[in-house]
Amino acid sequence: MTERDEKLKVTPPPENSAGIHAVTNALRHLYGKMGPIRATRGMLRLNQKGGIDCQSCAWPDPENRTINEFCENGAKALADEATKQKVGREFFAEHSVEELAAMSDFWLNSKGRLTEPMILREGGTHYEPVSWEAAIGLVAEKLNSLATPDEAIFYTSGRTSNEAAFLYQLFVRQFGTNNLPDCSNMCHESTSVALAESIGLGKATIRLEDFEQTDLVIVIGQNPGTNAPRMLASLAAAKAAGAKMIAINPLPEVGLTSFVDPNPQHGNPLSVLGLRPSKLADLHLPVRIGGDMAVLKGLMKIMLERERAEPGSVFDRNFIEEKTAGFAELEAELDATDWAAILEGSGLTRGEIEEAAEMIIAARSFITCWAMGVTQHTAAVATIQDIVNLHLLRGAIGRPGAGLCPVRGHSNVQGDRTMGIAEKMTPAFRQALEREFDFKTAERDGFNTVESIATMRDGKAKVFFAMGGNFVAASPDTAAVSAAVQNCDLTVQVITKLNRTALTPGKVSLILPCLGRSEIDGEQFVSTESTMLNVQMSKGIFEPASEHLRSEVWIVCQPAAATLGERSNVDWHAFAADYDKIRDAIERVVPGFENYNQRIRKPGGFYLPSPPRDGVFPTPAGKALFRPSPLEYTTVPPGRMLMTTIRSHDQFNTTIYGLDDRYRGIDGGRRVIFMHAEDIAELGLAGGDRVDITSFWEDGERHVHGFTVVPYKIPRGCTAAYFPEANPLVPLGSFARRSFTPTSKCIVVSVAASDEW
Ligand SMILES: Nc1nc2c(c(=O)[nH]1)N[C@H]1C(S)=C(S)[C@@H](COP(=O)(O)OP(=O)(O)OC[C@H]3O[C@@H](n4cnc5c(=O)[nH]c(N)nc54)[C@H](O)[C@@H]3O)O[C@H]1N2
Ligand SMILES: Nc1nc2c(c(=O)[nH]1)N[C@H]1C(S)=C(S)[C@@H](COP(=O)(O)OP(=O)(O)OC[C@H]3O[C@@H](n4cnc5c(=O)[nH]c(N)nc54)[C@H](O)[C@@H]3O)O[C@H]1N2
Ligand SMILES: [Mo]
Repeated sequence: MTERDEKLKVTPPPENSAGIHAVTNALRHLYGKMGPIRATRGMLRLNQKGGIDCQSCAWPDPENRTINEFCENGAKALADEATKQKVGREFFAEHSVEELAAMSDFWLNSKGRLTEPMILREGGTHYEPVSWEAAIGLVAEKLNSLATPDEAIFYTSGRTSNEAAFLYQLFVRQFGTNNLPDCSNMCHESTSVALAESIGLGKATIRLEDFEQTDLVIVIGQNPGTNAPRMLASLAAAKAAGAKMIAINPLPEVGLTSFVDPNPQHGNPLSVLGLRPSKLADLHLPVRIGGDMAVLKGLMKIMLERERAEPGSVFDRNFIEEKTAGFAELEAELDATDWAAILEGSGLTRGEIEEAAEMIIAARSFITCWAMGVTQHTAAVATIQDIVNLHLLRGAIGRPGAGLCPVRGHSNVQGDRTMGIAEKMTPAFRQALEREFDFKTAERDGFNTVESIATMRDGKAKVFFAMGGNFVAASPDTAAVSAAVQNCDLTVQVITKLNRTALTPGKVSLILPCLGRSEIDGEQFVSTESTMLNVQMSKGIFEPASEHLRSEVWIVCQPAAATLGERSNVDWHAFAADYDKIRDAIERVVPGFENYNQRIRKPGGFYLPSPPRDGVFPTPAGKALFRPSPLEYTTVPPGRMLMTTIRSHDQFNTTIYGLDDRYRGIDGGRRVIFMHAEDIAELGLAGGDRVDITSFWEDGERHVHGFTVVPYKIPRGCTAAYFPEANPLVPLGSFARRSFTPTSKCIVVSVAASDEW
């Protein structure tokens, strides 16, 4: 799994994001992998109304679309899926599983698309071809032989369409379990838990147009330049309309500093030549890792002081009075929080926090955007509730230009949840599902990702079925999750590309290759939901990579029919033949999908209702809740540091497109650790040195070896390394309270010269 970074080159990060490099890089990936004709056809359909919903992030598409409505990383995602490279039966005959398991994620992905179902038989050394019929029969037989349905785990990644996701959870629930962990558990679960409790809906309260009506955008714990590049156009539009911007991030990400719009049609014809960069962040707060709650409490404390000095000058008293509950408790909590702790936790000066507070006070409306830098911490739920608290104080939810903008990751991760992919059902969803399909769901909540790993490790789950994703590489604690998955009797991967999980097999392992979103699925189309609740259709245009590929919907329906037989009254084959029928069923189960089939065919689709956006808070109290909590941050003993794990510009989660990270000046390598120059010197190290990293948790130490030290602008005591290379360091037992999201952004580590090389 390791990769020697012999060609690693480190240069200073560039000054601007996007620009001409983004265009040339996009074209290099598209033309290189797809050829010019396919590439051009693909580009013209990506993110267009009625076209292909981009496989990359969940950022929504604007109402008025230009012909180039995609970004560099969307182009990479398309090229990666529509590549002409293939891994067929000859490839698997040539390479044993053991041999493949020793290769890097980059190498595995670069070999191309899977083309036919493959099986690794018990005691076998190589994957061999298997018919769809035999593979499905095997899945059904194994599932039906379990002592209880709870011995099976059904994982989902966030690229799965609404239609496939809805049927998948129906299959799993009719089978008799709620074991539906998903990538969301490792991602925005903290957001869903926090927002559902505070405002009654676990999703965004703004739409794209709000960026043009806002006075201030706060981007906290998110790197849009790499992970939601089209968001930079919205930030630039906000700035052009006079808004200010604050970035709260331990790293000075270039995507947050300056942007050159590579799309001349977005109204800046000179920008593509690099002539007119938009300056983005007006203020960068280089927060210490895990110090966000301290920053938020500091901001609110300053606002409270000002409000007391001049009542009504800062807080929106009417809003607080009419729409919220719990203000007095928040006030008391803020009074109990002392400045010394805020400064220690945030690693900032009071002056820096005051400057940000002044900007918030000066703004009539503001938007806060966040992602993994906030969600993957022990106190993530409480931190997100402090973001909500900050908004509630100013009445900044449910009016134009003001609101909450969690930026979700996978292109349909939000839709999958809306469709019922969740280990816990809401009572309303449970009732509607049982009524529509006339069956009784299992009462017990299912296992989330962390619990699933522990259950498999303990031998209490025997089948691991994955609808997409790369569970072993994406999960925390690589050693623990590998052992857990290998402990199963049967592992099944419904995937498009060969990955680490398929090479960490149970006793018997199946690879079931599916169509990608860019490929023609007969007459059918699917739909997805963006991070701003816009539901749109997506229709593939390319001939499938192989005639043996099947759609995700088909791959759910066949084992469902074979496993459940007479036990299910669902006509699975009818669903597989006509996705309109699935949408009709969704409409009857999930609120907000009225006239689904009709509205999904309208150019641009439709929006699901967001009551908080309209100033209605569907909590049990019917009000938005201030949810105060005591200040928390992680302290480290001498000799130890904090580590955060981040994405490079050349990856989509565990899919590694290349070994560069252009925006951080990294070329040709991924096993790097970013450190402050003074910390490097204090350890007697120098930039370019090889080090081993150890993480510490109550159950012991974890290690990774042979990382290269890169001096970087990062707060003292903080370090960063790439996901998934650093995942062996994330302890399985370290997760956010109440959301169980692994704390991938806050690991206590030590760094020492490597004795490996
Ligand atoms: N091209 C591309 N697009 C993607 C993905 C991808 O891998 N590649 N992944 C998709 C997915 S699933 C997701 S969830 C999103 C992820 O999108 P992001 O959340 O933007 O991704 P990360 O790289 O994890 O970066 C988090 C940011 O948080 C900062 N950070 C780290 N620790 C802290 C902290 O303690 N406090 C604060 N304030 N900031 C911190 C990091 O410096 C980094 O800038 O992107 C989605 N889009
Ligand atoms: N240390 C650390 N760990 C993390 C994170 C972090 O920031 N730090 N981030 C976490 C986050 S936010 C997330 S979302 C998870 C991601 O976890 P996952 O969603 O499980 O991982 P991906 O890498 O997105 O999955 C990639 C695989 O999906 C398959 N695939 C691609 N397209 C399709 C498709 O259309 N259909 C199907 N069926 N399969 C397809 C391909 O075979 C590919 O190998 O990782 C988490 N892990
Ligand atoms: Mo994610």
